Amino acid sequence: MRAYLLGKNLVALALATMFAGPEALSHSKLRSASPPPDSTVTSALAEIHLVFNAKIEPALSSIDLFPETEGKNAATANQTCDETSCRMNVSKLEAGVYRVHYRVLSIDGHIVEGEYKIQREGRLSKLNQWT
Ligand SMILES: [Cu+2]
Repeated sequence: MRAYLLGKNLVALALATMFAGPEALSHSKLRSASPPPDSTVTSALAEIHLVFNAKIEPALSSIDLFPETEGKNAATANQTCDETSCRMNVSKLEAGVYRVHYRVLSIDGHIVEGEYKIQREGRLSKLNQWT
C-alpha cells in the first residue's frame, strides 16, 4: 500500500513537472552580488561573492572574471561554489573595466547565466572618462 502511494506521488510529480512549464519549479537567480553590478572597486578587492535565491549544483557552477574586451579570464584561482553561492578569490586587479560572468546549474535543471560589469579605479578608468 505504501509503495503504491509513493509510486502514485512520483507519477503525479512527473506529470506536474512535464506540464508545469519551465518557470514553475525554482529557477535560480542572482540574489546578491559583492561587489555589486556597476560598482567601482579598489585594488584591495579580494573576493567576488555571488548568492543565488535557489539551490545550484556546485560542481557545475562557476564564476569568470573577464577584462571588458577580452575573453581571457582575469582570475580563475581558488574558486568555490556551495549549494547557494559561488566565491572567487581576486588579487591585485589592474585598473580597467571587468565583466563578472556566472554560469550555474539551477536545481530545476536549467543553466542560468548572467553577467555584469565592475570597474577597478585607476589611471586607465580616468582616461576612459575623458573620451
Ligand atoms: Cu529554471
